[in-house]
Amino acid sequence: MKIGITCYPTYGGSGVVATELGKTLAMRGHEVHFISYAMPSRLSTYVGNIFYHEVEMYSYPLFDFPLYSIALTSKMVEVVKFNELDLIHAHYAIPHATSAYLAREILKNERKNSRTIKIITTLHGTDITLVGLEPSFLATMKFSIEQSDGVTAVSNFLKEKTLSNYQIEKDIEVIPNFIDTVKYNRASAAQTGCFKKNFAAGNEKILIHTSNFRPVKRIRDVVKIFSKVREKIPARLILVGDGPERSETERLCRELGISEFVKFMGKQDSIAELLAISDLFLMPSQTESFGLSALEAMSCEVPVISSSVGGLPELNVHGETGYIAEFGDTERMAKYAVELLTNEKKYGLFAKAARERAEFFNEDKIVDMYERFYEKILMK
Ligand code: GMT
Repeated sequence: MKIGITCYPTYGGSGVVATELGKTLAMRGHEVHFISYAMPSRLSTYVGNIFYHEVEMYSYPLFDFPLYSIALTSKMVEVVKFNELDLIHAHYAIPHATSAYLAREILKNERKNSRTIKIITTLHGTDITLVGLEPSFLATMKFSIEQSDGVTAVSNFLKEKTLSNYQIEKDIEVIPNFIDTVKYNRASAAQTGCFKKNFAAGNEKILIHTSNFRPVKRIRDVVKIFSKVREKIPARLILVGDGPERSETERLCRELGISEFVKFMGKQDSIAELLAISDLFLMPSQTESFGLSALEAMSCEVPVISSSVGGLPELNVHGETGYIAEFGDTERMAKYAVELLTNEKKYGLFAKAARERAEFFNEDKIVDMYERFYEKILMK
C-alpha cells in the first residue's frame, strides 16, 4: 500500500504512535509518506521506502495567524497526486482530519473518474476530550470525524466519549497503542550504561514520571505523592520531559524542601534506559485516553500508580500491574506506592504482571490490526 501519515511531529504520544506505526509499515514493505510541518522526532534512521514531505508555510502581513490547515491540505493533495497514495492516515483529529477531508474533496473534483483517496482518522485524546469540545472546533470536528472513511480510537473509553460528546453514529474501531517490547525491555535497556547508582543510593527507590508537563498531566500531584512516599521510605524522583508546568513544579519542590531528591531531566531520548533503573511509574493525570508512557514503563517491568480516569483502567490493572485511585487523591496514591515498595514479594508479582500486560500490546500484533483496518477501508 501507499500510505500518507499526518501527525504532530515533535510533541506528545500521538506523534510517537504515528511515527512508530509508519516505520513498522515501511519495514513490512509499504511505501509511507509523512506529511507534517517538521520531521517527526522518532524518524531518525534512514529507511528506503519512507518519505517526508514538509508543509510549506507562507506568511503574509494580512494573516495574523498561520493558515496551517490550508497549507497542509494543499501539501496532501500534491503528495497524493504525485505519489498515487491509497490512503491518508490522520493522527489527532485537529486539524489533520479536516485537512484530509478537504484534500479528498479537492482530489475528487480533479480526478472525476479515478479512485478516490480514503481518509482514516485516529483519535488520540484531547482532540476529543478537551480541545475538540471548544465551541471554536466542535462543529468542524464532528463533521470531519463523520466524513472520515474510517475512524479508530486508542481505547474503549475514547470511542465511547467520541460517540457521546459529539453525538456521532459511526463505526469506530478500537486499536490500542502499542509497544516495542524488545526495545522496552528491562534487562537489555539496563546494559546501556545508565546506572542506578548515578541517580540513587543503594537503599533508595526510584519513582519516575515522563510527560510533556501540560496541566492535564498533574505534575504537581506527582511531586506531592513523592513527598509523601519520602516521609516513609528513602526515595528519589526522576522527572523526564518539559513543558508549561515545569517552573511551577520546581517551585513546589523547593517549597516542600525536597529539591535535592528530585531530578528534572528535561527531554530525553533514552527513556527505556531510565525506566530500566526505576521502581515505580506515577501517572496521576486529570484525563488520559490511553497512557502510552505508562505502557513503556510496564514493558520495562515497572508497576504503575495512576489515576482512574479515561482509558487508564484498560491498561493498568488495579491490584495486578499497579494501582489506580481517584484523580487528585494523592494521599491514596502515596499509600499504594509505599505498600508496593515495601513488600518485596508483592512488588515482584506486580513487576512481572506489568510486563505481561505490556506484551498484550505488542507492536506486531497491533500493527497487524491497523493493516487489516486499512484493507477493510480500501475495499469500501
Ligand atoms: O491528547 C493529547 O493530549 C495529545 C496526545 C499526544 O499527542 O500526546 O496524547 C494522547 O495520545 C496518546 C497516544 O495515543 C495517549 O497515550 C495519551 O493518553 C493521550 N493523552 C491524553 O488523553 C491526555
